[in-house]
Amino acid sequence: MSRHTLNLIVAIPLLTAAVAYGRDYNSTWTAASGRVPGNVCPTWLLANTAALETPHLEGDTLVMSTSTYTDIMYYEQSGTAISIPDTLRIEFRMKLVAGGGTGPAYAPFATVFIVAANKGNRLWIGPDEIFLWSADGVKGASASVDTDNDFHTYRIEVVGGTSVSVYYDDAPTLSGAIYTSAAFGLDPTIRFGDCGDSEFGTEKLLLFRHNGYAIDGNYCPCWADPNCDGIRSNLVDVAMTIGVALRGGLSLVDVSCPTERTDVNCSGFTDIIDVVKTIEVAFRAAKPATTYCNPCVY
Ligand SMILES: [Ca+2]
Ligand SMILES: [Ca+2]
Ligand SMILES: [Ca+2]
Repeated sequence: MSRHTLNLIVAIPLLTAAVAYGRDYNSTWTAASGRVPGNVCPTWLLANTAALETPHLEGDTLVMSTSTYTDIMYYEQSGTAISIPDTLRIEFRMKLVAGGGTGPAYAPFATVFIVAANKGNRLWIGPDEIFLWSADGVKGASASVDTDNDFHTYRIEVVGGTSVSVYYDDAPTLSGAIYTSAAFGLDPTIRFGDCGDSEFGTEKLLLFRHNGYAIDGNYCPCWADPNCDGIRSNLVDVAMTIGVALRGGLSLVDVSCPTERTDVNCSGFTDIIDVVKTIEVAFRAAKPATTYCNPCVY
């Protein structure tokens, strides 16, 4: 048998599997990127009320930590950034360090998935236990599994916007359902971390990804082009960059982009350096590719 024939025999079942599997993960963050989820494309928005703590990388892991019930610290993609496919898959790899909840229906870490207006559920990761809810504040299906001795991979699948399956290290482990609650709000949303005031804790994450992102590629369409007229960059862009850097002008950020439109060197803020670089491109024939950073790879 020729090698080509062998490749074909291997490739056909793989192709079939890929089709059956549906849309690939199209929002992926890994700790191996060396970036927190707020600094990748497509980006995650951070909500954080913890006074002294912030998500940070320690070696090759992301550490998220809250120390009081009322603190929240979570990452979210929501609204126009999310488009829920027929089979929504959310996969993450994490290790719980410590923490607790105010009662048996709460645990330190949750992944919340809102698949339609007022419809969702959440997977809770507690000390050696994982569970879904059957209604707000009501514990649903649960399983006793290791969560804190080692890293484990958790995968949530929501089929048809109704049924929920949870896989623990690829083994089917929990079954539940999407339920209705006004508390979910109207926007489709994927959120992970300490999402409420009935839990706190510390966890380490290596991976978080899902296949419900609405926008494929071109995550920063108006970056370095703050007036978004397709010209990167001209006098208007220079004026707007000066406005943000020096005159308290409005900072504009595209929904999928980790960097504000006027932060052309990806420093995390807009200042005189961004003004100078924008002038170089607008008036001195400098090339964006060599003058600016790449907001998705920097
Ligand atoms: Ca909390
Ligand atoms: Ca422009
Ligand atoms: Ca900058």
